[in-house]
Amino acid sequence: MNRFAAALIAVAFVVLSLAGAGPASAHATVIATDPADNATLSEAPARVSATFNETMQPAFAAMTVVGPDGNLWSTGAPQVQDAVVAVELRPLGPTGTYTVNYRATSADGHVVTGSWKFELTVAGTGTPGPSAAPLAPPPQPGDDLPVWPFIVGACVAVGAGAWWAARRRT
Ligand SMILES: [Cu+2]
Repeated sequence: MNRFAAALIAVAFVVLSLAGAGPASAHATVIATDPADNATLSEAPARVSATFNETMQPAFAAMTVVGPDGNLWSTGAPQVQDAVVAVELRPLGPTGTYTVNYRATSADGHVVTGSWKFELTVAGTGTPGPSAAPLAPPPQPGDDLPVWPFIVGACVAVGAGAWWAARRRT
């Protein structure tokens, strides 16, 4: 009987720790961009920005704007101001699709990557930066899912089982 009870407690704790992994992995997301995703613009913006749902770490942020020509049209380092990550643009050039790529670190240490696009309908007179290089290696699969709830759940389950067994013996 006490083995059965201990097993039941162990299962309960594992289920609870699995359930806890859901909210823990819901980290920062972009809630708004400027320009908006798929916006059609006749005039080039001076900068682009993404607003997240929480304050972002200023360190290790990256944001680039790649034009239809495959060249870099953003200039300088990205600026992080609370929940907003932004980068300045050169005066834009050819018409077509410009892609904004970003990589930023949320307060909980998770790296958030993504991109959005806007369309320039009237060509500008700007000259591009260098040919665009990829932002960074993509995060490894599994990086997103914190491991600690599983470890805590396992420890608690083992502890509860031991406690139950000891209690029954006395
Ligand atoms: Cu997170």
